[in-house]
This record gives sequence, structure tokens and C-alpha cells, in this order.
Amino acid sequence: MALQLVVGDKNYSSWSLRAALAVELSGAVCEELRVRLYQPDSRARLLNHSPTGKVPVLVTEHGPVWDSLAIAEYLAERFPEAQLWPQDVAARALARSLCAEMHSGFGALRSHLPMDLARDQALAEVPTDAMADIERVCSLWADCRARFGAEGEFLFGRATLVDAFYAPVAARLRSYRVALPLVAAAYVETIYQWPAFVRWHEAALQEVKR
Ligand SMILES: N[C@@H](CCC(=O)N[C@@H](CS)C(=O)NCC(=O)O)C(=O)O
Repeated sequence: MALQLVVGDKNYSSWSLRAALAVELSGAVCEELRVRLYQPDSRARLLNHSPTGKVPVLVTEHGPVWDSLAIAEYLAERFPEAQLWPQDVAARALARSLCAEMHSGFGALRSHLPMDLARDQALAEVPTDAMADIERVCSLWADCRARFGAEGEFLFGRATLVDAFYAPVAARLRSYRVALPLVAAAYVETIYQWPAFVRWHEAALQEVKR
């Protein structure tokens, strides 16, 4: 059975973007099904696929896998040759910590600067708590790049699940025109050059034009 990834609006659904990038990294053959969010029938349509009524959900021969972190782990286990996590134990421990922190944290950044890929405008003022999140993200990125990034432009050199998890943050920093330290600015550019992200981004812009 082929995999199917159910996603939301590409311009706004940051969790869907994370899962879609993870699928791309895995090299899996996977059909994409888009469900428009925040429509009167969205919840009913989502519940046809996802027990939580949320996206992303990966429909597999083993049943639905919901929540971006579970999808990432399922793909890493099922496609080991794709090496979705870094191979080095210390790097992998840090990578998992970063994904978990993204998944459960950065609430101020997420609520004050929601993902809107089509946006290109600064906020009048970035609230202090969101700024603290941004500083934390920049310091995590600098740490990964310095310790494990020598073999490429991504956080752990080559692209891994961590980049899938932080790509929507990079997108927020660019679309809200946040001034960044050099390492973070270079990493945002890396994400914007990543073919898998570029494809999603272009589709998002098409979606909001309609
Ligand atoms: N923790 C979940 C979050 C999923 C989530 O909040 N998805 C949003 C879209 S980005 C959603 O489905 N919203 C629709 C709704 O709540 O009705 C994950 O990591 O996948």
C-alpha cells in the first residue's frame, strides 16, 4: 500500500510542511491529499483520515500515523537507508532534542508570528517573549552548525528531520523580516534553496492567489 500524507493549507499549515519535508527526505512514494482548513466542513473531512481531526496524518498500511513527531519517527524507522536522523550518537541526541523542543515549545513565536509563506512584512514590534524564542532558536542553530554542520549547509551538514522541523521557523523569520545573526541568516537562505521547501513554497503562493 502506497503512503498518503494528508496536509492542510500549504501557506499556513506549518505542521503539515514539517511532515511533507520528512516524507521528501525519506524518498518514500507518497500521495498527498490536501484538506482546506478552517472551512465549515474541514473538521468532518479531517476526521475521515485523522483520529485527532488535525493534519498532518500519514495513512499507512499500519494504520494512520498522526502528529508530525510520530510521522517523523515512523519514516525514520521504515526508511533507515534515508538516514533521517544524524548517524553520530551525540548529534542524534541533540537532533532529537531540537525536534522535541520545537514540537512542544516556542509558543510565543508560533502565536505572534504564525506561518504565512506569502507574507513579506515585518511586525510593528516583535513581542519580548517571541524575541526570546527567536534568540533561543538562533543559538540552537549556531550550536548545531558549529558542532555538526561541517559537511553541508544544513544544521547537521546534510538535511535531516531537524531541518524539516525548523524550516517553518526559517520561513517565519524571513516572511516577518526578522533581523538575524549571520549564521541564522545563512541557514534561512539554505532552507529557501532546499528544493523540497521551494516546491512547497511555490505551491503555497499559488494556493493563496486563488
Ligand atoms: N502536534 C500536532 C499539531 C497539528 C496541528 O495543530 N495541525 C493544525 C494545522 S497546522 C490543524 O490540523 N488544525 C486544524 C484544527 O485544529 O481544526 C503535530 O505535530 O502534527
